[in-house]
Amino acid sequence: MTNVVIDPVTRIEGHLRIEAQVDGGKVTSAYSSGTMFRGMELILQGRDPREAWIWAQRICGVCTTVHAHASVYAVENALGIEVPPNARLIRNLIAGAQHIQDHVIHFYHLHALDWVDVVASLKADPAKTAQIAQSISSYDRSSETYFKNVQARVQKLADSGQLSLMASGYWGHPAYLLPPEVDLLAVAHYLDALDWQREVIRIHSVLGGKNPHLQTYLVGGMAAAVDPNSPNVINWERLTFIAERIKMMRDFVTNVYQPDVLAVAGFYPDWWGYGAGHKNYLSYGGLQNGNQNDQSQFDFQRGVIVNGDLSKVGDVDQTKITEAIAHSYYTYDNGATALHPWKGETNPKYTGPTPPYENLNLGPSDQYSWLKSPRYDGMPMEVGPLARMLIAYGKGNASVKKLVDGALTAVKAPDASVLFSTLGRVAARMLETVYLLDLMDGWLAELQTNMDNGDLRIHDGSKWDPSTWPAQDLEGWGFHEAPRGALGHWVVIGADHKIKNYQAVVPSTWNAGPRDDKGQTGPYEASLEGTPVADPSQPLELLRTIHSFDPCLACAVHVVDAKGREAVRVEVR
Ligand code: NFE
Ligand code: MG
Repeated sequence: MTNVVIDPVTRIEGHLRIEAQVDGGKVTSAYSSGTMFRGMELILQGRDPREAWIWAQRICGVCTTVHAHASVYAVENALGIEVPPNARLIRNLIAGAQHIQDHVIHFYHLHALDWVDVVASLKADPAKTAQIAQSISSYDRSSETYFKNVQARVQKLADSGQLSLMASGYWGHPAYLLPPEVDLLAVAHYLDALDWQREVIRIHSVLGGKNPHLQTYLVGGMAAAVDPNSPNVINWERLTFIAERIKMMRDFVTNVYQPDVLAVAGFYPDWWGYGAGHKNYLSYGGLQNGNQNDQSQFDFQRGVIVNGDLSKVGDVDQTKITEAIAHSYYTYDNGATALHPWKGETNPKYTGPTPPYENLNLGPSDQYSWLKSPRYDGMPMEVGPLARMLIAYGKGNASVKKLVDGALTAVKAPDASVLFSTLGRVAARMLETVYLLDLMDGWLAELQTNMDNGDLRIHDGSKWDPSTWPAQDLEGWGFHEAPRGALGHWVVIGADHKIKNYQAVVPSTWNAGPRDDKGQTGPYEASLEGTPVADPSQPLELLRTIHSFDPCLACAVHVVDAKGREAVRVEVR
């Protein structure tokens, strides 16, 4: 048996350590550890709930905006506020832009190089690459000259010995199976995607003032005034600007991202068979398409799938969510093993070894992560684009069904069960991006129609003044489907109108969390079991499965020192 340690895992956000035991060329067990302590939950205690989103949004700069969304929603839920339709539409447009940008960045910049050998692209014939590119899409850059120029740029980097962002890959590894021409195609689009993502996310600068960390949220709506007759707010000209960027999104997603994912997947058919894990999937539902307090109308549907049974999509009851800490660096008062977030506690207690460490030799009671272990009805759950697409598919969502069935035909898959896999996550993320394009057009059109009709309402201020709030404990649950999956913020507002408790249970905590009090593995850990490893000193295959979840450990570990001690002091002289 060989013990393989990847620490730190790169091309992710935050600090993740993966340890796997490999026997007979396959992973037999794995441990996922969040290795850095940071946080937010406790500094929210005692604050005005109306400002919680400003702090909560700083949990992450990658899935920026999503924690602001979940936070205002939690407080609105506690206070019984319904935001005006225009605020809901602007929130959806912000979220949709976030998803599309984030998914494309994930594929090209965080994940593609697990499948694409950059150095091998130097051996490609650019004329053949152009032929392949033209046969799979009508992207207007796909000429021989374009691919020749890209190859020359990569050659220059390789000759200088400085591959920069592309250095330190496992180039030449036997698990790379693309022809050099397809390697070159993907490298070219890696570079194009860098420019594209910067341009399209300007939707956030219009609707949120900036990116990351948008500035226009408000409990009760948005501080983003809409008025067709004002030069200074969201007017026709700004809507046209947004429409142009949605069109850029559509061009790149349908002409570059979608064909590239299908082309790359075509060379790795074995990977529809690895990386499944527990086959339990959870989505809270997101992107409201009706009344905010009607928790049934979502463009990302709500549901639970257990053990891969797509014929039974259960409803979600948020009271069944708990966080266990048996293998985490925390304690709960009174010996509790798992708590619902309204009763959640954040008491850090570090008991682990000090990295770097090659082998933890973990025993059944050891702690090894700064992540807690979220559970639904006691079960580990995978969250994210795959969960959302499977739940929508299982529920018979016509658009999703068409997209998924189309992709299954394209890759010659017998049925949707191939999606329970590493490649399933990659494909689902891409399909979700395509699904969002029409929704983005729809939300923009709805906003335009409202403005046409003179409905300029953007904020409900009727409960803004805390003296209108009942002087008692108020509980709220704010949920959102972030790019990486189900995100929930739970708030308890005390009789003094201050935050009494605040807990965030985050997508990467669901996916990357450690074993629980019953010894059940987390989704990363389960998904690695059975993964082939050709060379334990170059564990490329482990990275494929871990990256397919798009880890964000900054989100997943989001607590602070329980005693409120100062962590860092920066002195400016
Ligand atoms: Ni920091 Fe995040 C997303 C949230 S965590 S990236 O998407 O919430 O998994
Ligand atoms: Mg938390």
